Amino acid sequence: MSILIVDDSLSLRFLLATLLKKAGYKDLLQAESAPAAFKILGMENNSSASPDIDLILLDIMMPEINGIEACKRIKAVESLQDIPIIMVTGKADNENLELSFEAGAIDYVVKPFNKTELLVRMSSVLKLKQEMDRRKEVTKQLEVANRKLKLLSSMDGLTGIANRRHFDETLEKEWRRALRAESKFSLILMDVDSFKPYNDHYGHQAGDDCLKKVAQALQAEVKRPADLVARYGGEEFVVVLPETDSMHAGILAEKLREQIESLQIPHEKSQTVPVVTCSLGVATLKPTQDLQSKSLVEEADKALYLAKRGGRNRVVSEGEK
Ligand code: GH3
Ligand code: MG
Ligand code: MG
Repeated sequence: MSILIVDDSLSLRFLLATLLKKAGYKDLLQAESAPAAFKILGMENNSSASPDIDLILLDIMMPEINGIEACKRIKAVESLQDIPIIMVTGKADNENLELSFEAGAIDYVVKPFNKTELLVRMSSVLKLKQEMDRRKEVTKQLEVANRKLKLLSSMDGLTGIANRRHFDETLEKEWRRALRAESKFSLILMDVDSFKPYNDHYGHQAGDDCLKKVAQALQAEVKRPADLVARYGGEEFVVVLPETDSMHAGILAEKLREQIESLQIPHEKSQTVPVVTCSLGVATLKPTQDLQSKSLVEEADKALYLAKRGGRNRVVSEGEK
């Protein structure tokens, strides 16, 4: 608990310090002028670190910069705004009282002060400050927890990439954006080939590890900030590609297919080559008022079905509609 006493009178600072020490306040700082106080508060070098001060007792009548002006300047610094300031003055007039509160002071004591009154006022201000600090800390913790929760709620637990929910939201958002911008919009739907036999042969844990590797490989290949790779469900993944035409989406899909094959994850029971492969369906649409975003998924699903029927480990593009 540290308290800063600002007063140009040495005897008054001494008096206050003695009184406060007797009352149990041990950590006392003193300044003989407003500039000296600014220095202690780190206001000279624009430091954003808030000094560890819980209360300022600020004299009003001081040469150079008076207490009211000093109070205004301290309150103008964001990192110092929450330090309560009690004005100390020899003149108890309404004008000073008004100016003090306008400047941001929380309370006001008149010299020569009544010791008990001063201590009671200080104690209630400090209690208020503690309560405010506690609430700020709780708010901060809540914000951190909320951010984590939001991140978790949009993340797939197994693979760490975006989940279905995040995909649905992104698709809708990007669909509307593409509608406004009248731009082409592509989607790749991808499904791991013969994954049931993979699980049956290598076990479910190996299946999980395989999905993680596949997800990472996809994520690494999709680099534009607006693009999104998500787990669509089971061993199916989806890539959202705003402002992308059929040709570029097809090129990316083929790259993804090659990347998965080049992971060289052994798959003895595969119907294609003896490593894990995938099939991909690509669809491209220019959104219109009559179309819904799900039609893009349906088109990609049709293309994926054709890729499966065509022998797997391949890309089929529905072309632009
Ligand atoms: P196709 O080549 O036609 O895609 O055949 P497939 O065997 O891959 O397709 P099918 O839909 O018959 O099987 C999908 C399998 O994926 C079945 C399911 O057990 C497995 N699977 C789905 N999600 C997970 C998962 O999270 N972990 C593991 N290990 N397996 C999963
Ligand atoms: Mg499937
Ligand atoms: Mg499959």
